[in-house]
Amino acid sequence: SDANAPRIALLGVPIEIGASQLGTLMGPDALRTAGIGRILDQLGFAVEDHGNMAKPDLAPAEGPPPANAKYYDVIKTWIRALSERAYALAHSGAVPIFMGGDHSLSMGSVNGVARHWQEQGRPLFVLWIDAHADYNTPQTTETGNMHGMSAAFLCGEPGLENLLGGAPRASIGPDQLDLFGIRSIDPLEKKLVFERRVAIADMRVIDEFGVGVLIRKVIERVRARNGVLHVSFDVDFLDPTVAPGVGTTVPGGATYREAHLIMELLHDSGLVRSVDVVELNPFLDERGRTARVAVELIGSLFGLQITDRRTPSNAMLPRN
Ligand code: B3U
Ligand code: MN
Ligand code: MN
Repeated sequence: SDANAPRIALLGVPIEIGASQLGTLMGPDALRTAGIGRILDQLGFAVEDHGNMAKPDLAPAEGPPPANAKYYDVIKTWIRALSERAYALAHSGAVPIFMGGDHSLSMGSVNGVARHWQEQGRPLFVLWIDAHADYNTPQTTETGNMHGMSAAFLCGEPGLENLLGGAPRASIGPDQLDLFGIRSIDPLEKKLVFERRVAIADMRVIDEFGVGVLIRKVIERVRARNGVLHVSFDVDFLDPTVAPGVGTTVPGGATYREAHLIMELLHDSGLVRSVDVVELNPFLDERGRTARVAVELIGSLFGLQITDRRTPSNAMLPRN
């Protein structure tokens, strides 16, 4: 690819301790084996692989950790380091892809990129593609697993306010978050999501209206406020028959075709500036199937097309 090609920065973030099942630390390498770098290279991007973050030295405990937040001190250490890396990568002009790792990593990746876009005067919108809402706080969680708290943390919900220590914290309003694909939500978590009026496309809404209509609504909202978009893609959004390699499978997930259409529409929008791919657990996968699907979907998100024809659907979108 040529020197002026848009840059994509891959960064592996092997966190596993935020999830209930171990094994997501192998996610970044499985994505590489499945060809994440090659597919982006073939699409004409200048791909930089920044390797996997090393497990940071544990930051000193700062008093007792909050109750109901398992491995708080380990995760806090990761998040602080990752937030700095994410900020620097976004600031360098690259499109970062954060390869997880469990979904707790988004507390750092999104915080870092949001800080960069805040400096540019552009609000960051976050599309949370997931079977779960991840909108628990230490007060609402039933498990204490921190991968179920990342969206709530980013929106400034109470309970984890010292997680970043002195490091700068971006402000993302609940009106900048779209939960998409949800089919598992805890009772108190549901109450909080409704109180905050977070936009939520659950599986019933997806069945009723289809992903095409709903993703266009997400895109229009970002565009109306001159924002940019971060896609936080939890592979458990997909139906377990498509993506068995995740720790918390929930039946009734998105089909292969729905997922590709989402990614194609997001690509056409021209608004995506950063991505997380999280919760892939190679230890639970079947012959690399889930890793391969995740890589194909990243291909669609970055412009892989079946034909190069403008479809009725993408012809309706303004071109960036
Ligand atoms: N809501 C539950 C379950 C969960 C959230 N994210 C995943 N599972 N992957 C919790 O633990 O907060
Ligand atoms: Mn998640
Ligand atoms: Mn999930």
